[in-house]
Amino acid sequence: MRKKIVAGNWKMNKNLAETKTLLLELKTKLTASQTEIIVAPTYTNLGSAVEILEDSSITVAAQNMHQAENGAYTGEISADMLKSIGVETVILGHSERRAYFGETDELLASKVNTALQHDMTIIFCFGEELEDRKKNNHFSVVENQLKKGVFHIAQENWKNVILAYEPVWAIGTGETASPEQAQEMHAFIRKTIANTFSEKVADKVSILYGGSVKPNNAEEIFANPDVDGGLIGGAALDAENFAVIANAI
Ligand code: G2H
Repeated sequence: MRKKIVAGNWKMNKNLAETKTLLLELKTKLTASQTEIIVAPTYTNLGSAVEILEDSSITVAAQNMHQAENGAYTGEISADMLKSIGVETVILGHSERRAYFGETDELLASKVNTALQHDMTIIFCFGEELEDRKKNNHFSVVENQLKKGVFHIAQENWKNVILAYEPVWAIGTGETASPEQAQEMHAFIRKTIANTFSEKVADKVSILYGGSVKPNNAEEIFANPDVDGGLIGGAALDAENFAVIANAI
């Protein structure tokens, strides 16, 4: 059985006090289940989040990290720094990092390598833009992002990989891929992984859907056989909404 995962990407939201409040609410609202719950607050609040969630099954992820071990990279955060405060998971390749901070497939491949060398789990994000879909190029764009970003990694490292398909046109727009569009793409991703690595790797890897997942659409998206959960942005900022989504699997 594949892991079911619901992850909250808080982006640049919630100061320390707000982070503590939301985490305490989540701890009471999220009842123990088979679903793995991950939250990704901003860098400054990761340490507090780890402490608050110490006695809970919710785990903490960072939203990004630098590819170098250490050095003169003002403003950056390394894998070792994250691990030293108990953060074992990192989101890489989110479309906002690609679009606003110029993160290329090549740079992301290098971040992937560093995270895996540190035995971290990665949530690797990718997805096509609206133009790609209109031109019917969405499958090749996604395949290319996977090829360049994660297809170089060793078979044994796939146990540390979670994939997140996030069509850019559905991010923060209120527009969601239909359940059929999500399933079609997730099945394509799994087949591509099976062809490139093995059926076993493809069967095991959790593929999350992201892009305007809300309490009212989570259930129909998660009901698809190849959708193993979600990466949630806006709706993860409210404990009630996030709990409804987490329970929709
Ligand atoms: C996509 C998603 C979270 P939202 O970025 O990764 O955000 O749910 O707000 O569309």
